[in-house]
Amino acid sequence: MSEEFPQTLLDTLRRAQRITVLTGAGISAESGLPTFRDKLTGLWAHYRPEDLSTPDAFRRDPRLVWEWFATHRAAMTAAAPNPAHHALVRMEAVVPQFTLLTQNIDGLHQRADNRRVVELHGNIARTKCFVEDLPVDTWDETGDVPPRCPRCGGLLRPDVVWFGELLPEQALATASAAAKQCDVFFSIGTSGIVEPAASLAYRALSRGATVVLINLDVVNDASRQLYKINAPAGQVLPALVEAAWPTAAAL
Ligand code: BV8
Repeated sequence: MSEEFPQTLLDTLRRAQRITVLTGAGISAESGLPTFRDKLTGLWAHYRPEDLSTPDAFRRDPRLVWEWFATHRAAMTAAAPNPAHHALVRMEAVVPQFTLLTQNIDGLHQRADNRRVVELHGNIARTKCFVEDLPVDTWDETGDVPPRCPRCGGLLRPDVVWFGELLPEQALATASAAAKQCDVFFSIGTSGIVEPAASLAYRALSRGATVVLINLDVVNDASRQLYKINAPAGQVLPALVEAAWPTAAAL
């Protein structure tokens, strides 16, 4: 199995003390969840993000935005972690300092049992008050769509980061530090368009880390510091973890 991967990459992974992983919607594709920008299947092939994932969109049409996210909450809740998610659990178990950064809001890394997960864009399973910007766990189902905050009567919204909104301060600080201080940075299943998450891989590269891009729209390449692997994450990650850390495969 390990003949698939450059020996330099396997040696680098085995030596690595600190590995940071950034994931995007592509890692959940093999769990049956659509990504954002893939042609046709992408969620945003039919909608524009600015019509759905911004505070102004919510102010314009709160019902549309609430119902769009409710649809995706149902799909994400029904989805299960796939072999790519499970491979990252095994990687976390064998790497001394492992940090998993995700742009995804589906909670699949936590359901796969990764421990150190940093959610950069929030989590669709959580709800907050649009007015107070504070969490709301339960509310009366009065038929209002969106439902209303039990404290102030304001509209409820998903606890995700919309375009034009700041990322959670602590999450972004942790992500920046984890990108700067790692020996290896994986970028898995992300188109690398959305900032500030998209800059993390470059920050790692500029600090001398080895960067591994796993995606379907890269051309395979292996240079001293940058590896590009064009393959479905659900196939390549289990094989790479097994090749680099044979003991991890048994976990
Ligand atoms: C902010 C939650 C400060 C809601 C999302 C420069 C600096 C700072 C900001 C900006 C900047 N330039 C522009 C901005 C503004 C904006 C931005 O980045 N716009 C983009 C469109 C240019 N950023 C922001 O607004 C951020 N806030 O910076 O605050 C600020 C404030 C005011 C004004 C300016 C700045 C907030 C961004 C967060 C937005 N929220 N999601 C929701 O889910 O609806 S973003 C959304 O995109 C998701 O979180 C998603 O995760 C994320 C990134 O998409 P990807 O995950 O990469 O998914 P995509 O479909 O694009 O790609 C999937 C990839 O997987 C593909 O490459 C595909 O080939 C691959 N793939 C598919 N299948 C597989 C696979 N790979 C492997 N295996 C497979 N099986």
